Amino acid sequence: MSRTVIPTAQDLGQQAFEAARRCGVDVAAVAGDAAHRSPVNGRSLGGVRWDASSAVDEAVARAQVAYRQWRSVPAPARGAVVKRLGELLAEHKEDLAALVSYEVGKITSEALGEVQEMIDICDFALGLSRQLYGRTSVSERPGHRLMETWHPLGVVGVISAFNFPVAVWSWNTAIALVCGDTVVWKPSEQAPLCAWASAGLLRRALEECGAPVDVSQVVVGGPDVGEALVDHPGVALVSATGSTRMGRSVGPRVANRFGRSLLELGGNNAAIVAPSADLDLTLRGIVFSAAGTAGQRCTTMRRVIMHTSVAQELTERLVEAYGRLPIGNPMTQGTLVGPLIHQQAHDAMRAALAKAAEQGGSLVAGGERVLAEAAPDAFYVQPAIVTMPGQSDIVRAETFAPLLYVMTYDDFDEAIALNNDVPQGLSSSLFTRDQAEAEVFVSADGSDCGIVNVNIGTSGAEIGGAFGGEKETGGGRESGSDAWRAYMRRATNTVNYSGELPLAQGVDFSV
Ligand code: UN1
Repeated sequence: MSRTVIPTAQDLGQQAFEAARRCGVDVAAVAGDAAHRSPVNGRSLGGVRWDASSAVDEAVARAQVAYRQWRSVPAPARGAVVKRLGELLAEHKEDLAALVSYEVGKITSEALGEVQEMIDICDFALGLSRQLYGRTSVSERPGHRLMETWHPLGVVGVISAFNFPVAVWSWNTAIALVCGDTVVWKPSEQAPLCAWASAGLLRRALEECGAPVDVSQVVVGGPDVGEALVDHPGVALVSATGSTRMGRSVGPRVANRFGRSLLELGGNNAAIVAPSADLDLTLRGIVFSAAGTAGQRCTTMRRVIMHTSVAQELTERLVEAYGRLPIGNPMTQGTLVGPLIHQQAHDAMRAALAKAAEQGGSLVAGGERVLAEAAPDAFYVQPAIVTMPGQSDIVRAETFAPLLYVMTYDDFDEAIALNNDVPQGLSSSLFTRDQAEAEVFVSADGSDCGIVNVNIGTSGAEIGGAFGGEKETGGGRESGSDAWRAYMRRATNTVNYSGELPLAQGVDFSV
């Protein structure tokens, strides 16, 4: 099923710049020569200004100056800025969500959900601003005390991807700001207006709270801008979201200058469906995680490992549900699947489908491009399901498109082994009503991922948990729980109030 009314280029461009203006963007200043295309209709939204990589030096210098002031502002006062940002985001929720739809093609409900994640992390960070706890410990020496204190780290470089063009920045920025850091953001090339609008709202929050506006910097540009940020010795932490290929370059480069990195890379997330699973709930969980966001979340479900006893029924029901998915203009009410981001994404999906067929797969649903007449420059596809005889090379690779591989298992240990036998380790889920199975799945013998769910899909995590994954996913954790520690440095303090100088480990050094 597909919807055919695709908005014209002119409408979208005007609306996008209007929404950005309402969020405080000086639209005349950001207009420029760089092509800027909406995936909704494949047409230009109006040119934008890209910065040269030299702009990174200037932005880092400004952020360093602001840092010297910001680090000694009490954390709860820093929290007040983030609180105000959350209020402004709530006020401009529709504007920012519309920009997310225009620039990256998310359906309205998911775009609003993305802005809600931003508001939620602001609430979390506000509470955190009074809870940056360190531990105290007992000393082995009389009259001594051990404690740890947490201090701001410095300038944090944030590199974000097109698929969460604003939420990922907010996870990093809300936490970094309460931790006393300053932020230089290199947003996705696809979403500069989203970036300027978010930064515009933060600037307003900073001004209203009398805080230094330079704590937040945005540099819009191509890969050269990202590389300059990665290599800049003044950037203490690089938090990068994107492909494993990108992370393979960022990680060693930052490590080489002894910087810190927090990597949030590819996923190849699976669901195991056990014989006892509630199939109604499982069906809904799979369809949202596999076809939602047109398969363009890092947490998108890309594999289902079904017990042979439920495989036929569940596959048939999935195929039937996929046949009913409304595909089309992401801003039309009722649409569930918007466009792919660009032609390369479409080509990658086609190539993966061809490889899957070579490797023994059978296409049982979707896979075709749709709406090509109504929108010849945009790339809408029917989400695809391919049944596979086993976990071949193409199944083990992440294709950033709505392409779901279905495999079967007989023995639960075999299902866990399949879940884990991919290079990536972001998210995973198990659908079961068997409590022992659920416990095994979340135990050390179970899923090896950073996110391990029971009876929900792989995507759509709340901000309160630490978000990230293992293996080629990069190992970083962002957002909730104690992920804030990555944004601070720890000092261990030994305080001697004894008037003597006993040495640890019983060392005698008397002169
Ligand atoms: C991503 O795709 O980069 O869990 C992040 C989720 C969202 C975040 C995804 N909260 O699907």
